[in-house]
Amino acid sequence: MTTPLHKPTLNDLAIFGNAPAFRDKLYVGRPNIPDRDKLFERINTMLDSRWLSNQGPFEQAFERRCAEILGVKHAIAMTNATLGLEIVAHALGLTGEVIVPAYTFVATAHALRWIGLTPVLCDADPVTHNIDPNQVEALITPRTSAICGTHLWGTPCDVDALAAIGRKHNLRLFYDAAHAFACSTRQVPIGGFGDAEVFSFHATKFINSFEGGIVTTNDDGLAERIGNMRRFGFHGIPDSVKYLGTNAKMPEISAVMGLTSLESMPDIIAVNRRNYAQYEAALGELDGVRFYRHNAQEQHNFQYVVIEVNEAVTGISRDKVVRVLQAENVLARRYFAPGLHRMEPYASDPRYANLHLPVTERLCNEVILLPSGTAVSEAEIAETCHLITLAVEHGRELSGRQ
Ligand code: T4K
Repeated sequence: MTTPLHKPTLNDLAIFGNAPAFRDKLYVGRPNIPDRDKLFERINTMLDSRWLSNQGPFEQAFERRCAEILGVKHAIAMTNATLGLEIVAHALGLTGEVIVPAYTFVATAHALRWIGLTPVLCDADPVTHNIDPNQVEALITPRTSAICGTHLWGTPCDVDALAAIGRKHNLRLFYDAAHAFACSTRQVPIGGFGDAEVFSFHATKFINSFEGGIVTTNDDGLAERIGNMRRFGFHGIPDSVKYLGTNAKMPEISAVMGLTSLESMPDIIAVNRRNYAQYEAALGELDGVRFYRHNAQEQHNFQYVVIEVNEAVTGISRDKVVRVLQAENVLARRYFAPGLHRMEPYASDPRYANLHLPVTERLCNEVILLPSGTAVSEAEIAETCHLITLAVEHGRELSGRQ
């Protein structure tokens, strides 16, 4: 744990050449580490068993536990969520175009493009930051085969509206649920919506398996295809391959970490909830800053603390606020900037070059993610909020100094 040196005044800020207030760096995405004794005990069991990958006992136990928590029939472990998205698209037999949000992590679109599909970029809802269902229908063409929504920050997409559009146009529907483990909508856990959903257990996610992911579905046939495609297309009969496949198996060491992390889940959520409440109390009413609120009536992992800086009100841009924070060793992140249509390979592709997506562009200019999770202390959050408040209250002055 780091100890803040002092509570800086405006003139103390590192941006003016002073020493940073934080001795050590504060990161967004610091991994949550579960009970080490249990972890090492399981690693020893794994080593003793000499079963390190390919449907080992820990992988199977991890899948069963994820399916129980998410209330789904099938949970299929993967090397990571990006491969999970690729395999779902293959297993659904997608062709042509898939409608995805422009405001998301690049993996959502890259996974589709990587396998020869064309991501068609849709603008975002200004409140939830998720794909705006009102704009989806206008993007449907005869080449469209599916819609893929992202439940950003653990906030569910409008699953009913998207399902209605999917039914009306006979499209497949799946979700990038990378952020949304242990989140619900109308008290129904995310995991069972659409044809399939894909979760990430990357180190930076609230539950991690070092690297890892899981695909969930209630469709038996789809689950069988996805399960087989992640191991080269083998389908249970030795040496017999049924489909085109790849290698996306979750190694046992990841399943061990995942299982142990799941046991710590209530504690991690409690810490995240406390962090979120502390940030909300300090920043919730700050003029020119929108604090992104999670729905406390639903299950939520509270992993992401998100603010939007409105430069017209604060007189300081989001990027300058981030620079002030980073100079103080608070490594806040500008997720996700620029929008997908402004980054390669999409930006130089004529199909995207002239896209104007006003909500996405605003979010890409205004959103900051703040450090949270079990590695961040109460004092560090207080200091981070103090820095943001200083930057925003003295926005015009600070802007002139940079
Ligand atoms: N869909 C969505 C919506 C996603 O957000 C993601 C991943 C995916 C799909 C794909 O899931 P996976 O295929 O990864 O399972 C990071 C993560 O690499 C990425 O997994 C995540 N989203 C994305 C939002 O953030 P970067 O490029 O910012 O990662 P990185 O490695 O710079 O880590 C971010 C910060 O976390 C670092 O500044 C420091 C800290 N960190 C990171 C690692 C790995 C640690 O303190 N310790 C660590 O071990 O993309």
